[in-house]
Amino acid sequence: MESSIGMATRIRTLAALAVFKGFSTLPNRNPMSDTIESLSTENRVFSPPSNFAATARVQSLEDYKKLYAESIADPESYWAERASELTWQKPWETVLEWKKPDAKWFVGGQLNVSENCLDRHVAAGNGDKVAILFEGEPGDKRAVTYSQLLADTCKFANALKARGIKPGDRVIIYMPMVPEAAVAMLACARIGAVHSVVFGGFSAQSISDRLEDSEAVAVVTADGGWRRGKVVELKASVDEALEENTTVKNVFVLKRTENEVTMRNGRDHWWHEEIEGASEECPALAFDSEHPLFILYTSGSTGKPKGILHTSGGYLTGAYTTYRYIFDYKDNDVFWCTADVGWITGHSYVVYGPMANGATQVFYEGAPNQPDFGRFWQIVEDYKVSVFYTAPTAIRAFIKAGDSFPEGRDLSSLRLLGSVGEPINPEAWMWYHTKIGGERCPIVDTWWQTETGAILISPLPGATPLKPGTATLPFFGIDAAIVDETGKEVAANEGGKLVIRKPWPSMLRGIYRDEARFKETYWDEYWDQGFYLAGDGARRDEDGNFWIVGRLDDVLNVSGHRLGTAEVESALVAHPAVAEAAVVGKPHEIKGQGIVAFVTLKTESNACDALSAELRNHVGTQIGAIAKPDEIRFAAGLPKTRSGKIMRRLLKEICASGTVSGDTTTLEDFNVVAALQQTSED
Ligand code: 7RM
Repeated sequence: MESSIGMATRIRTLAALAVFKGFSTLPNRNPMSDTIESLSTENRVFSPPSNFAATARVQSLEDYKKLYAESIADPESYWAERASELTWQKPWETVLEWKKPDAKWFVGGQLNVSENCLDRHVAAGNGDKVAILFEGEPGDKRAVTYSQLLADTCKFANALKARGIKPGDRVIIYMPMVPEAAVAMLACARIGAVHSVVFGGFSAQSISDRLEDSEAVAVVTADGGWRRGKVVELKASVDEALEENTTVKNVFVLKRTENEVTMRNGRDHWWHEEIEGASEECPALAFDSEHPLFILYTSGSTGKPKGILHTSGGYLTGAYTTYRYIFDYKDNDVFWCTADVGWITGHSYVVYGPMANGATQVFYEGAPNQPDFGRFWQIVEDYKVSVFYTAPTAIRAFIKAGDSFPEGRDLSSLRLLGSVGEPINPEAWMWYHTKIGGERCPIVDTWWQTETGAILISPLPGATPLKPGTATLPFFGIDAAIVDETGKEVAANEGGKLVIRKPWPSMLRGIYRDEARFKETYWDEYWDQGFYLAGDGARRDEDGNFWIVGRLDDVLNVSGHRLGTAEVESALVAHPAVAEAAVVGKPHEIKGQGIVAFVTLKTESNACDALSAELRNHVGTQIGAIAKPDEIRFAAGLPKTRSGKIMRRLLKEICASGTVSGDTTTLEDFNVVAALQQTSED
């Protein structure tokens, strides 16, 4: 019998030392210096529990392999079949028009995205099904059915129309995580306006940049939202952002907190007044499949934000299909994706994916540690959440906070867990599996990007054997590969660049108003082959699993060996004293680059030279001498983007010059960087 989740093989082999053959201490003399070397191996395997597989949409690895082979032999037919499960007002004529780097999907077809997320469930008799189980941070609760959500969306769509907002107009949405955030997005989709959601934690400057780049005509915001017991003054930030703006004519303001705000006559309107008397019906007009749906600004962890453009038919097909298969959607599921709607995860797996499927889901407004780190588990217990999707950064914070929080709660409703945003360190995976999943729930480690629109690499929970730390296998229709400089696929366990070799429906259609950057960032490197460059380094193991080893910008080059950041960090996190780690390269006379590891401890006061030596040796034995950090720097916190990704670029700057000069606007907490700069001066 295959091993079940509870009875996994727990053998962990150490470094594959073979890569050290011919290792030279002279810089850049390694003949393999163009590929990324991968040193760690993870041998624990968790097969889908048979009771999970028995009711799953895909029930075995054999089925996955067969369906995958078919989908890859003819991706257009595969995606056309999936798209035909949606409601189209006019059928398409051509499935795919591919003129690199521009793809058009379901050309000639027309649909309304909001109709697919709302009307069709009501029409199917599911109007009374709960769409959103809302919990505000202060504890207020509200359940919104699909009928109500449709009526609310129509009313707000009518309010937008009444203020002159037309198809193609850009609307900035800057809202707390309340149901009205989804209503605003769906209302834009309903009337063909293009939304651009700006995360509520971003500053006035960020809103202003995005307003300017998108030339938005309207803003939808609130008088505030609750975060860590305080009101986030969203409207005040919008006011500041609008000081020098000339394009925005209307601002819609939801009353959420009773916070005092200034309303400018003629420009600012209360949401509740605007929808008063508005009709609960708003025709779902048909828009072209390639009509723009949204722009989402992303900087990843480097540089100036780019406006990633997504369109309608293909994007919805991708979000709908991946949600259905990867989260193994069941009618009675209670899904909870903890992402804010300000991120792509909130677009695809809070709004469009679940809603296109008619799912019931939890919306939580506030912070994970309000009033304490037990809040998420209280919500899982109270709402009987069955499928839970979060990020490694949150998991590491929970581990640091201590096991008593989940241990005090009934988490037995959970059947499936998900992870997204960064490589999940095997140590964090094991904790998630044991403490949250009760050793019973498969974990889908989902790899994707703002640009990809939907998950591209992930286990199918009823089919794929899991190894902690790998996003496993490509989704149907996704031709993912790891290639070398020439575009040739590399051998098993050899590192290289992750590319997607064929177009897929939910792919980005461009960087808003910057075609040159679009071509240069994603296409130029493999132009002749027509491959999409994801910007991540990765390897595939002997079973074909994809292991993301880090962003290509972050790759270390030690004595000519190119090493990803993820494995060294995971080795550090595997040490019982360590909560989180980030490694970066620092100029080194002999080795070219030395490795500096920034480490946060579970107990800060344990920092000392002896522990530092112990951690260096620990990496040495886990991976190999080459990966041993030259220096360990203990830190109270690591710099992260607001979506929780570690910003290694800033750490690199701190190592090289002691200070940070580059763009820090996406940084979550500048104090973290200030503290690190301080320590490096000491
Ligand atoms: C969804 C999202 C994209 C980048 C991507 C990777 C990293 C995301 C995983 C992951 C390893 C994962 N969009 N990333 N998911 N790395 N395993 N499961 O995060 O545009 O904000 O970021 O995030 O580097 O390129 S994003």
